[in-house]
Amino acid sequence: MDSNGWIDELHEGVRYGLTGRVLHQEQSSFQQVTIIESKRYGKGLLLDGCWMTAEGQERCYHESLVHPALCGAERIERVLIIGGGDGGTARECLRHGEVQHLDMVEIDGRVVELSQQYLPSLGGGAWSDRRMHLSVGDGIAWAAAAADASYDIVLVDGSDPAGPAEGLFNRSFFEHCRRILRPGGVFGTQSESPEAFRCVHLEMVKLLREVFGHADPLYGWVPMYPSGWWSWTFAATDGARYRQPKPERAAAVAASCEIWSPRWQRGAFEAVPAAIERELEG
Ligand code: SPD
Repeated sequence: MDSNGWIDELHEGVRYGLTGRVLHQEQSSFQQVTIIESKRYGKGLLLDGCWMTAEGQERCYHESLVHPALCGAERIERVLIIGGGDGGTARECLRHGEVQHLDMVEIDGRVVELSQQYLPSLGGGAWSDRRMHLSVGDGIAWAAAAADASYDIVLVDGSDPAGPAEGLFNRSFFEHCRRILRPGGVFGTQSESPEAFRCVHLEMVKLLREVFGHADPLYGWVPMYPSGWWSWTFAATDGARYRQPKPERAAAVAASCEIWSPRWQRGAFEAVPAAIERELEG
């Protein structure tokens, strides 16, 4: 935090910041964890100085990651979340009554504890939901050890490709995610900013297309992230079923979503910037 009360993420010569104050900061076994309180978006979380979430805008991120996958998969009984320690992704998944078992594997237990303490609305009822099974450990190893076809949904809610999240962006990890999906299952991951992390974004989409045979980025926004413009990418074992939300599942969640709806999702999948479309086709 600077002397004027600005808390910034610095990224390639640009600052993305909020005014506020630091409530807690510590070095966990994996990263620097910072909890802040901002005037505009309430309490928030940074990892290694990068914005992860804040109460006043987390739904832009979590609804975009969760509902295309959970509304499109054939079945959604068994869900795996890799990362997601603040609880927001689990909360959105558990809004779907068909989910019977959710494994969440977060590498940094302090992120979970501090989120529960300072950002309880993120996880909401998920932390005490009987369907929720939290493991503190390595999600990459978890995926590698999981049985073939053991999940209907695999969601990756990690941070940027540096530090503990680095292994969430490579071929071997994506191959395991595909292997552990049941037929009709859907994979979804945050896939960085098409502006601030354009190369990483393009590489991820291309790699997922190689591994799954197809994959589609969805474009939305998370105002506090670098450039504010963000993406999530989806793939499935049997074609782009995440583009066709099942009406009954969609109806059960859309009325209380902030951002997500079948209509919003249609536009967000279509909103591929021209230059990115050319690069992905090339
Ligand atoms: N640059 C930020 C990428 C962060 C993605 N994960 C956010 C965690 C929200 N549950």
